[in-house]
Amino acid sequence: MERTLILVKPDAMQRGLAFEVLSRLERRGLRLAGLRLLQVDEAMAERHYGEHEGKPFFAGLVAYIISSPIIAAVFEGTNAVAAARQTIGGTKPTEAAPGTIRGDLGMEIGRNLVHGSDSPQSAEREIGIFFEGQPVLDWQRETDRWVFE
Ligand code: DAT
Ligand code: MG
Repeated sequence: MERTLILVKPDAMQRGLAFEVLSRLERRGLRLAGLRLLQVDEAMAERHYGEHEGKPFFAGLVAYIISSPIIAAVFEGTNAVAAARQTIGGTKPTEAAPGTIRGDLGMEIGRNLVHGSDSPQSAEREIGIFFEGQPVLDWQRETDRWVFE
């Protein structure tokens, strides 16, 4: 099944919203397959956000993501990438739809609470960064047939 890499970013950790974020994704129907609490270092941040290197906000983005421990999670499901991004909402919280994580809980683009992979290929690359040598489980839930057709 398709996988996506989710990060609970430092602002959500500091604000006590880590499980609010994870819970919304879990309640959507996505199946948790990997979970890690970790401190990102600069090298890991630059690897993850490599596509934004050279942009004016890059230094601030790296400083932000290393500013506090984060949670990395792998969620699975049919169209997991699109489902997670829909639940997360648009990049800019003030333009994200109400009912989304960013639309309900965020104010600024540089404090947008959560990351979700933008494609299955990005997800595989990002899972490699955040779960290198760490378990990602292959399992089924008794309820999966009530969520996935
Ligand atoms: P998303 O996180 O919605 O996938 P993205 O991949 O385009 O968005 O950018 C990664 C992060 O970088 C985003 O969550 C917040 C930050 N960012 C993107 N564009 C920005 C901008 N114009 N100014 C400041 N930060 C920005
Ligand atoms: Mg992105």
